[in-house]
Amino acid sequence: MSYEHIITEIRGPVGLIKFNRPKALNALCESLIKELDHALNGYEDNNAIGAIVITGSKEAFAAGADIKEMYDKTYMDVYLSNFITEGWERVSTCRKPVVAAVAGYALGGGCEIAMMCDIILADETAKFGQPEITIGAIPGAGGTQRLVRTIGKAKAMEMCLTGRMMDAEEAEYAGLVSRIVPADQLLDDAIKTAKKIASMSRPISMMAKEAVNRAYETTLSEGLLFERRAFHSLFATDDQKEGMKAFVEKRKPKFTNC
Ligand code: DAK
Repeated sequence: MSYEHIITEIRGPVGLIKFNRPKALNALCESLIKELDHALNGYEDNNAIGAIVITGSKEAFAAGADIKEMYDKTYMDVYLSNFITEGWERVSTCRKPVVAAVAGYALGGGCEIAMMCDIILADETAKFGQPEITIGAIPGAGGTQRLVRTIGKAKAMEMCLTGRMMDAEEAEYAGLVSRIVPADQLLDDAIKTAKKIASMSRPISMMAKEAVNRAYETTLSEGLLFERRAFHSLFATDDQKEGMKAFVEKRKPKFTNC
């Protein structure tokens, strides 16, 4: 499949996806989401890829779903076709770790896709927001749910009710962003982070991701049990043997993803 709205590139063990609709501030039209879905499936199936980076441009990670594509749809149009549902949650179902590198606007669906990623790195220009209320809508791809779980009700409610954007500093302080990095280093830093993740044992990093994500889905006791069982199960892997043996022998581990 050739892509019109995204650019993909493989950098060693990292699969990169760059949103590429500069004239529309990377508004997430239906065909862009289909391309994103396709690229993610390819990276998930590719054994040489250990982590994924999603980014946009200097101006925008993504300014939301494409308003021009949806403004005149009727209730029956969107309900019967389950409008903009297919593909939208794909980032959140990736088993490989995904890093978002955010510069400029991450609004509406853009903010929601960033939140579906496992780590968000931002530069000083990043602005996060759920401005749907200003166009007579509410977030539809998890904004009301993931924001509350990530930054708490107070800030999430203000953002969803007023459309106020958070700058990078506030987003980092609130826990939405892992780190702020200088603009000219954003992508390099995201790739470096993804490479670091990819250098770990693949099955173990997938288990770590699964266990952390479990914290959002279940009670503490169930989450702790899940973590414990995952921890026990990693003793069945060669990489646990190699990792711990390498520590004891004071050398770097050579993981084989087994
Ligand atoms: N859609 C379509 N076009 C957009 C766009 C968008 N979201 N954002 C920007 N553009 C286009 C503008 O129309 C303009 O195009 P031309 O007029 O030049 O053809 C171009 O990008 C540059 O934008 P501006 O001229 O407006 O640039 P400014 O610097 O003045 O302003 C801005 C930048 C980001 C503040 C402004 O463009 C803006 O407010 N954009 C809209 C932000 C927004 O409201 N986003 C939320 C959209 S609703 C769901 C999944 C997802 C969703 C819902 C359901 N399901 C799974 C059910 C998501 C919904 C949304 O995201």
